[in-house]
Parts: sequence; structure tokens; C-alpha cells
Amino acid sequence: MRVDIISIFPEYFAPLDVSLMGKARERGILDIHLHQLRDWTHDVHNTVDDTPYGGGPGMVMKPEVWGEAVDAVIEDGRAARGEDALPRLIVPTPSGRPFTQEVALEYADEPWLLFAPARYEGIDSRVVAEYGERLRTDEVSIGDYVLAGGEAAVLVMVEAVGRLLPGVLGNARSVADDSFAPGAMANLLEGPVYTKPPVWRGHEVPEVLLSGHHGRIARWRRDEALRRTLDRRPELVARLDRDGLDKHDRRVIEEFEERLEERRSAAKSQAEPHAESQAEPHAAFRPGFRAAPEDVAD
Ligand code: JD8
Repeated sequence: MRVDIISIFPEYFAPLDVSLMGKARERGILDIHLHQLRDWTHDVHNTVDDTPYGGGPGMVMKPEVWGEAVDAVIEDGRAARGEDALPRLIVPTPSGRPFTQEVALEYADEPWLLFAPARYEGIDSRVVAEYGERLRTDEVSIGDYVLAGGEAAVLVMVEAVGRLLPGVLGNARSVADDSFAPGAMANLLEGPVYTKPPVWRGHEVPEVLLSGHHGRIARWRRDEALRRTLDRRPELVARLDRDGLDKHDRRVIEEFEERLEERRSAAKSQAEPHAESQAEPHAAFRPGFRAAPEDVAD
């Protein structure tokens, strides 16, 4: 896979020289090209930004500079990959569509990705409009928090996509086991993990993991993953296809529900000792479940 990244901080991507991504590059699985955006400025100050039309805080990145840079990088890539090759343009922005494991799997099938991480208040919106007519162009966000620029988001996406490429992950782990990957443990969080020693500072490794009984171990791991998901990401449980849950899973959910009810009513009776806490069954098991934060076990 070819990856081009245009930024005013290309040095931000030094981490792509080490570890898994570094090896993927050495093996030629990942072909990453970094570009300094200022190389496409023509003034003595290498200006890439200007004041926003309509006023307001901060500065906006100039369309001309990005236009020249993206055109040049596409030409550069085409010289290497063939005249009809075109990249998928990915622009990180807090107002983008969520970047998920599903999107990572989609990008991993692409032969060529071009990332345009911005700074300041972002890039003049005509750039995405312009390339949206010529390329598959995505504005994506890696999460509901605000970064100072798009570079960190590109690092996250290149690693999430790069580790999915054939030959990158050793066979120790297959991506099929990933959380959020399609399949049995889809949309369940990873459960707890342990290694030697069997006792550490008085903390013991769960007996079942030392049993060598693969069936019980698999069941225990699934139960722990389900409990952790119910506790930390109940909205993911609601997304589980019910047919994928067996009787034991349902029991685990009911148990979790009962414990949650006990805690809720205990909290309620503490809060209002006289109020009759008419506990109603936990939403997780009501059709159309969507967990509200206050429902999550505190
Ligand atoms: C690109 C400029 C900073 C954003 C004014 C702060 C992604 N999940 C994410 N959070 N933040 C970003 C992101 C932030 C960026 C840029 C991505 C370019 N900024 C701006 C608007 C408000 N400053 C992101 N993916």
C-alpha cells in the first residue's frame, strides 16, 4: 500500500519508522511518503494560512497551497503506480465521520491513501469540494475530543490500517480476534489478560486460565469480555445481534442486570431512604436498548 502524507510538520511522523509500521516499511508492505506542505508556497514567509472570511478566531489554511501540493503528490504517485492510479484522499477533522475498525478494514483494501492533516482552524473547505469531484474523499474524525491538528489522527489511522495489511502482524495474533472486528467477539471489548507469575503481590491469576481446559478458558474469556462491555460500553451490547448470543451469554447479561439493579436500588435507598425504589428491569434487555450514561454501573 502506498501512503502519502502532506503536512507542515512531516517530522511528526517519525514514529512510523519504528515498531510494526517500521518493519512493514522495511518489508515493502507499506510505502510511506512524507511531504512538507510549505514546499508549495512561493512567498518568502512560506505562508500557508490566512484570516477567515466572515471573521472569527484563528486562521484558515490557504486552498492554493493545498491544491498545488495535492496535485503534485498525485502526479508523483501516478508516475510510480500508473497513469490511471488515483489515491483515496483522507482529511482528518473533528467534524468528520467517525473513524472505526470498519473504516480501517475498508482503507486496508485500498492500494493508495493520501492524508491531508491540517493545522489552525482547518483547510479552506473548497479543497475538499474540489477533490471530492475527482477522488474518493473522506473527512474523518478519530474521536469526540479536540486536537490541535490532524497529524496525530493520521498516526492513529496509519497504524490501525497498517496492522491489518497481510504480512504485518506476526501469526501470533490474527486481526480476526480484534475487538470491533466482524465475527463472534464482534463489538465486545477485550477481556482481562494475564501472564507469569501465577501470583503477583498477592494477586492471583484466575484458576481457569491455569486449567489448560481450552473450552472453559474460551467460555471464561467470553464471559469476561461480555461483562466488561456491559460495564464500560453498554451501547455495544445493544448492537450485538441477538442470534449471536447463546443461553449462557443471556445468563451473564441477566446476572449483570440483577447486580446493576441491586446497586441502583441500594444507591437510591441511600439517596432517598424513604422513597419506594420501584426497580424496573434494566434497559439492556428491553427491545431497542440504548444505554444512557446514568444506567452504566458506577
Ligand atoms: C484536524 C486543525 C484543530 C480544530 C479549532 C482546534 C481528528 N478527533 C479529532 N479531534 N480534533 C481533530 C482535528 C483537529 C484539527 C485538525 C483534526 C486541523 N485542528 C482545530 C477545529 C477547532 N482547532 C480530530 N481527526
